[in-house]
Amino acid sequence: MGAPPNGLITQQVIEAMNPKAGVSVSTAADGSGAGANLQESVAGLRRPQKSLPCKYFYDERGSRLFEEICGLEEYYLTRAEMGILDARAGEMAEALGADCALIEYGSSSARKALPLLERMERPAAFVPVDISMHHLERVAQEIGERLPGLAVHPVCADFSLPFALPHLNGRAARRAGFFPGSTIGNLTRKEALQFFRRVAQACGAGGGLLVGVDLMKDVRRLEAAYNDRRGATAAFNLNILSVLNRELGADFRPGLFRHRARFNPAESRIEMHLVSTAAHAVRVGGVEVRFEAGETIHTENCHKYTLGDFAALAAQGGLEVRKVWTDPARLFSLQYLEAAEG
Ligand code: AVI
Repeated sequence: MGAPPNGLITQQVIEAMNPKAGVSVSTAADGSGAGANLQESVAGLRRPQKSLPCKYFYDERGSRLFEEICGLEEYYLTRAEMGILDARAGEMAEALGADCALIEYGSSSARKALPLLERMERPAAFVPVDISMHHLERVAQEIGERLPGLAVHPVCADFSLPFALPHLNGRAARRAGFFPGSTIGNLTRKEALQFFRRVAQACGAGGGLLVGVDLMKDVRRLEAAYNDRRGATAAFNLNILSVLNRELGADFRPGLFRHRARFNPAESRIEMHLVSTAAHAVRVGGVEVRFEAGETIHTENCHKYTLGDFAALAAQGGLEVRKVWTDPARLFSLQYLEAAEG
């Protein structure tokens, strides 16, 4: 089994100089090596409802497919969020305040942080956190070119697990998390609460969180966004099987599965599944996993919130929604949260 092209599964425990971007990249020791990934995958495939963690979508091909999805007519999320950012980044920068260090969770490109950083008053530092070293190199380079004076401290880590933040210079008056793209929607409510706690810990007193939240809307529109005519989302979903084959020595035959994405109203989320079209068996790291025809692997949740539901979730996590920005059609929102008082 070769090393993954973008550090998806194995992570090195060192502080390394990134000569390309000319910045120091911290990498986290977090128990997410190949052994832990194999265990996690096998455990998911042995549950009555088989499942796989959606973070495995993002190898090199998966990341390319996701980029393609973001540009699709049906996938309104990226367009709507970029529209809000371009129009309202000045107000968001004001909410973040002067001398703020911005920590981006899951930073695969600089395009969302840039409009903010360009408008923030004396940004103290930018800390992009991503599981892919390749993404981090690109982000650090792009930010370095556009904002040469800004301190950039990339961290290569799986943000769904605890990781250490680098020491920031003493100039940061406060820290704020940035979590765009509706990735919060890929977390269950319980995981979202854990994430809020971790951000609160990382950002400390006076910290904040600017988060992109996809809003509940017509179910046909939601389902179309995850069942595009070109089949990019289907290819993205099926690609997870090739990742497991390559990284964990599994022998999935992707041709025996088909993509399914449907809205689950009880959970207010799109669920992505891979449906087995025949009874067959697969080996994953020496363990046999049997499939019935029609049985599914649950690969992703994409929660859709009303503004009220999200405010209630934030409150459960000790956070208060201070500002909300939406596009004119109210498809998507960016929300600024701070620790609730008292
Ligand atoms: C990354 N994440 C916010 C995307 C979403 O819409 O939940 C992932 C995705 N899955 C299928 N299409 C896009």
